[in-house]
Amino acid sequence: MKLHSLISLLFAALFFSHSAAAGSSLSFDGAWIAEAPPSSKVMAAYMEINNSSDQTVKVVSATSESFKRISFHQTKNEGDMAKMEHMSTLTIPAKGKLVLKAGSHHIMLFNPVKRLKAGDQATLDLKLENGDSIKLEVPVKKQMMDHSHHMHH
Ligand SMILES: [Cu+2]
Repeated sequence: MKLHSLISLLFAALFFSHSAAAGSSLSFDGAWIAEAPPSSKVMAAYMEINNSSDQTVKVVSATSESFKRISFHQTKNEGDMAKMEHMSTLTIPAKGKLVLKAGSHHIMLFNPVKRLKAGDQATLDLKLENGDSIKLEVPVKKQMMDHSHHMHH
C-alpha cells in the first residue's frame, strides 16, 4: 500500500469513526460482515443506512481491498426457494432508511483475498451517485444460527 493511500485510509477511519459521512446525509448503523466457512468464496455485509436529507441517495458501487468483487443483492422468496437478485444500486429514500439484512437486501462480497474471521475487519468503499465516496470499517462477526444461509451456486 502506498503511503498516501494509507494516510487517507487513516484519515477516513478517524473522520468516519462515528459512522457519519461528512458532506453526506447518510449514517450507518450496526454494520457487520457474516463470518463464512473457510471454503466459502462469498460473504455478505449487513447494516442499516439512514438518510437524513430530503433527497433519495443512491450507492452505485462498492469496492474493498479485502474482496475481488462486490455487488448488491436482494433475496426474494419464490415458493420454497430463496433467490438472489442483482441490484444496480442501494437506494436510500429521502428521510428514510434501507435495512440490509439476511433474507433481504445485502452487500455481496465475492472472493475474499484472505480468510476473514470473527474479530477481523474489512474496509468497504462505497461510491455514491453524486460522486461522494464513503469508507466504512466493518467488523466480521459470527453469523447467528437463525439466519438463513446464502446459497450462491
Ligand atoms: Cu447475495
